[in-house]
Amino acid sequence: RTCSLLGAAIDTGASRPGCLMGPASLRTAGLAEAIRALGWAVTDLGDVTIAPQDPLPHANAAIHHLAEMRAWIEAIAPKAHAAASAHDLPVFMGGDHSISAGTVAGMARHAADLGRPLYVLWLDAHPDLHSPDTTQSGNLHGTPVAYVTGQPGFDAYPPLQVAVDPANICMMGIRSVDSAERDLILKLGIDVHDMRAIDETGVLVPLRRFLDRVRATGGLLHVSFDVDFLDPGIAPAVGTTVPGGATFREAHLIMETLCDSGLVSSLDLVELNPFLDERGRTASLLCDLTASLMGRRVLDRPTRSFA
Ligand code: DIR
Ligand code: MN
Ligand code: MN
Ligand code: MN
Repeated sequence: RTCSLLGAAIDTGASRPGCLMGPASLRTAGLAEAIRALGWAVTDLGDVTIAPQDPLPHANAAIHHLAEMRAWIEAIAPKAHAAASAHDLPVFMGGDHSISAGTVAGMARHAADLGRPLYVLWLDAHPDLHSPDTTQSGNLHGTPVAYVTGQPGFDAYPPLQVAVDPANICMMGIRSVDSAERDLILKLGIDVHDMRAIDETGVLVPLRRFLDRVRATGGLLHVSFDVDFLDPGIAPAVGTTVPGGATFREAHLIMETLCDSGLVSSLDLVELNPFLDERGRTASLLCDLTASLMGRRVLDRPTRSFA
């Protein structure tokens, strides 16, 4: 099986700088080597880049870096589509979560090429369901899910070629939701498993139900992994930590179950801010979680020490 790595060193969608070092940190932590050790052929496609942008004004004065957001989506979506067409499992390395506006748009096109539906598993403390009109922080990493599902208010973003059906999105780990996002979750009927629900059922019950749907309909599955899905105690290197996140075992169990399903067609690793990391601890955890998704078993796992 073949895997590609594609980086997007972007931090203009977030409030604090540093995510642009994410791809470098993941490479330094040995992501390609870890995947190769599992028998995959790995191609590193390097990083997507954009040209310097002139500012793009918006009626919502809180918004910053709108022109960069548009340029990143324009640059990333075709590269994500090409990577998915050329390799079995592209891994998109952020960068803040804005990259997913491009990666999911590209994967939606790829799924449409194949005549198959695209499903998205969104692992995040946040639902990222703002539009430029509703965001109060102005941080556009809070907008990718609204964009890829074709919501209104995105005139300043590139036109979306293929939208994702909101019924095909499953969110887990959610524990920080703004009111406009909550209204949209209810309106679109998005399948949200917040941390309270996970406390009650564990991660496997909702995950298996979702995977059964993907399998039954012949779908492709894109997994978007925001570092703040994890509890800050195990993953400190993210600018938007929220207490009460997924544990080490919950996260690995999700990745191992995804591996067993054989359904995953693409992966985002986003919001890693190496400036906030402790001796590469969070980057290494992301590499280990990715390895679990790609076939590493518990008994094969290396011992890690960050003392
Ligand atoms: C918040 C935070 N909903 C915002 N979003 C984050 O700024 O719109 N997403 N951090 O990952
Ligand atoms: Mn996010
Ligand atoms: Mn294609
Ligand atoms: Mn988040």
